[in-house]
Formats: sequence, structure tokens, C-alpha cells
Amino acid sequence: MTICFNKKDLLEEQAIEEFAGVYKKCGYSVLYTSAEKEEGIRELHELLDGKTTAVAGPSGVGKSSLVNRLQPNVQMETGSISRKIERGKHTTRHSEIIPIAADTYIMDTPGFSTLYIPGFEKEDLQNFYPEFKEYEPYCRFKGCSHISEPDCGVKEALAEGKISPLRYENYKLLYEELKDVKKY
Ligand SMILES: Nc1nc2c(ncn2[C@@H]2O[C@H](COP(=O)(O)OP(=O)(O)OP(=O)(O)O)[C@@H](O)[C@H]2O)c(=O)[nH]1
Ligand SMILES: [Mg+2]
Ligand SMILES: [Zn+2]
Repeated sequence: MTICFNKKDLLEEQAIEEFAGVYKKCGYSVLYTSAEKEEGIRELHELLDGKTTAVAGPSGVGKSSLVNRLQPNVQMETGSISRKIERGKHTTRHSEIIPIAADTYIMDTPGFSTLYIPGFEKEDLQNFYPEFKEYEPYCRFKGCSHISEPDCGVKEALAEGKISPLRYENYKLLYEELKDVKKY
């Protein structure tokens, strides 16, 4: 599985490598693009070839801008980032499927601001952190959430630098978000 990070042009070379390293260690491939500077677009085309793919990501990361680079014959609307809230403005309001090559389609989708997927429970989240798996046998409790339980193998691995703090902090953030959804 490959994760595409857009807006490469806004990152320093060192940050690019650090960031890619974190995700590669977790078993993902990483592709950096810049829709603005037209970088990585050919590689992205190759990855998508022969498949139907949906973009997914927060509002304002440049999903529609990438779609426009992949298919110059369409012009999906793009929107600037709000300076005040430092987020996108939810420019794309509906999903649209666009042919970009033979048997190859890309679907532009609205960005999200929280991770709310019907039926997706906070307990499911850790399945998307494959690097936690090998430390789970060291958790005292079965079904440990690795958040506040004592004797947690994942938190021990974190303390020993075996798990990336960036990944763990993201996990915690998303876990809290999914927990809050339940209240409504
Ligand atoms: N610096 C930089 N800016 C970019 C890049 N790609 C897109 N942008 C800018 O980011 C802003 C948001 O781009 P969009 O393509 O509208 O983002 P989106 O992900 O489709 O946003 P939503 O439709 O709201 O989900 C625009 O101002 C783009 O010009 C990039 O590679 N580098
Ligand atoms: Mg968009
Ligand atoms: Zn645990």
C-alpha cells in the first residue's frame, strides 16, 4: 500500500526523508507529489494504472489539484486554505469519477475534517497501525487500547523508541476523535 503525500514543495528535504522513513518502517510505500510544481505526477500515474482509485484526505491537502494534474482535460474546482482556521474550506462537495487512462479512473471526493466513518469503531483503529502488532502480546489486558491501560506492550515499545512517537500521537488523536463521536 502506498500513501501519497502532496505539497512536497512546502517541506524541507530533511523533513521529507524523516517522514517517509516513519511510514516505510510501518510497511507502507510513500510517494511525494507536488500538484503545484508538477512533481511526482508521472509516478502517481504509474501507480494508478489499470485501477479505479478514490482520493481520501482532509480538506485542502490538494486532492482536486492532483486530479487536475492527472487529467488536464478536467478542471475540478480547488479552493484556498483558510488562514484563520488553517484548514481547507471543503471546496469539493460531491464525488466524481474521472477517466485518466485506459481502464484507469480516479474519483475526486470531498475532504474530511474528522475521521468519522459509520460502523468504524475506536477498537478498529489499531488495525491500521500494523507496527503495534508485535508488541501486543506484551500487553497485560486482552483488547488493550494502548491508551491508558497499565503494562501495555505498545507503550513500552514507544518508550524504548521502537514505535514512532508521530504514529503513536496520531493514533491517540484519532482514538479520542472516534471516542467522542459515540457521544452524539
Ligand atoms: N504549495 C502547494 N499548494 C498546493 C499543492 N496542491 C494544491 N495546493 C493548494 O492547496 C489548496 C487546496 O487545494 P485543493 O485541490 O482544493 O484541495 P482538496 O484536497 O481538493 O480540498 P477539498 O476539496 O476541500 O477536500 C489550493 O490553494 C491549492 O492551490 C501543492 O502541491 N503545493
Ligand atoms: Mg477537492
Ligand atoms: Zn497495550
